[in-house]
Amino acid sequence: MTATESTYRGRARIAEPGEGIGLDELALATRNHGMPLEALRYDVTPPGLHYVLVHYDIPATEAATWELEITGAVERPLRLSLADLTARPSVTSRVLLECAGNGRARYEPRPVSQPWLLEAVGTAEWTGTPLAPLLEEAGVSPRAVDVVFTGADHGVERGVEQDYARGLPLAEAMRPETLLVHAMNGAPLPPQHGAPLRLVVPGWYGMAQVKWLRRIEVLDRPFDGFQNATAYRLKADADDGGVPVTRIRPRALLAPPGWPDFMTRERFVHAGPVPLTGRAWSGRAPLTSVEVSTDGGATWAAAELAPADPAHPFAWRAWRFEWTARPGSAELVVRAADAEGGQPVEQEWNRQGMANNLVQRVPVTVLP
Ligand SMILES: Nc1nc2c(c(=O)[nH]1)N[C@H]1C(S)=C(S)[C@@H](COP(=O)(O)O)O[C@H]1N2
Ligand SMILES: [Mo]
Repeated sequence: MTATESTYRGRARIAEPGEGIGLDELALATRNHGMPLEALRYDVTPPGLHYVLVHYDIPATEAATWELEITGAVERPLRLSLADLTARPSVTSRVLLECAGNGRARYEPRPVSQPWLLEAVGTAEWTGTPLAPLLEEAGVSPRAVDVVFTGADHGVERGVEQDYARGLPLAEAMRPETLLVHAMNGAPLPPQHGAPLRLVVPGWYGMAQVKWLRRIEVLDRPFDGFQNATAYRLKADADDGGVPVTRIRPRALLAPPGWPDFMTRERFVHAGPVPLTGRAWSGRAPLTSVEVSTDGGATWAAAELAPADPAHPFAWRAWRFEWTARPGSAELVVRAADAEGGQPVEQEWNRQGMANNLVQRVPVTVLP
């Protein structure tokens, strides 16, 4: 990384053809860890295995003195302590989170940013209080359009100094599933996941799930802050205004079968029956199918998809496929579809490497 890049301004950078992952990307990758894909075996991702993404630094926060402000286009601005919030009606909900940048590292050419392969996912049990009744108590203006959620973390991004802040359409903020969360998997939120308070908007990509939440501002106009207007947009090129990144597209992932090679991560299995398992999800519409190919995508067969759990509509769903492996090389491919469509088998490139739900391919060596 050069000095000019360390105070990087302007456009997101695209790697040159053939350019390897740089130390700047490695620095992000060691801070922001993924979920090892073998953890797809758990209904609820165990603590420490859930992926983490933090744009700046994990801020120093204190639960005892924490205050959440609800302000802007409301009749009665509110100030709430953590005790005020935890005394309110409480909901525990199993929700899948996925970073919008998941899959970015395999884009060609590669947008230079957090270089996720496919592991920026996790499903946790989030405990909190619904946001809508609080907004109703504050008295939202009939002219309200967006609700802005601001975290306690501060940094600079492409030359723009900012607190991490995301605007959400009022209708999404008012959904009964949208929660102000203080606990994860039955324990207080850990520092990296937003202690002591975060937002959870089920179905939306990770950028909407604002951590270290200390301010909620109702706006009577669309929010034009950096993370909405510049960062999280699907753009064909730098001059394209793009469209906002919102809900999670369908995806199926395979829990890696057999055993890996330490360096290459190549998989090995023995010939014979090999049960393939994994998880699938979509944040925009109910899943309709998961299919598996064991010949690189030439032929496909339906996997058995666990029924949706009415108690956990925003969790991932398990799938299973019985594979009879024959000696030689195989390429496993999985794809999910929802009512709006399926996963692409060819890359659909965008400039920031977001919402890339290209199918997963897993080469496997089958030993006799
Ligand atoms: N305040 C704040 N909230 C944030 C972020 C951040 O950098 N600061 N990162 C967002 C992004 S891009 C993602 S993918 C999710 C990750 O949540 P997790 O680390 O709990 O998995 O948090 C979101 N919330
Ligand atoms: Mo993200």
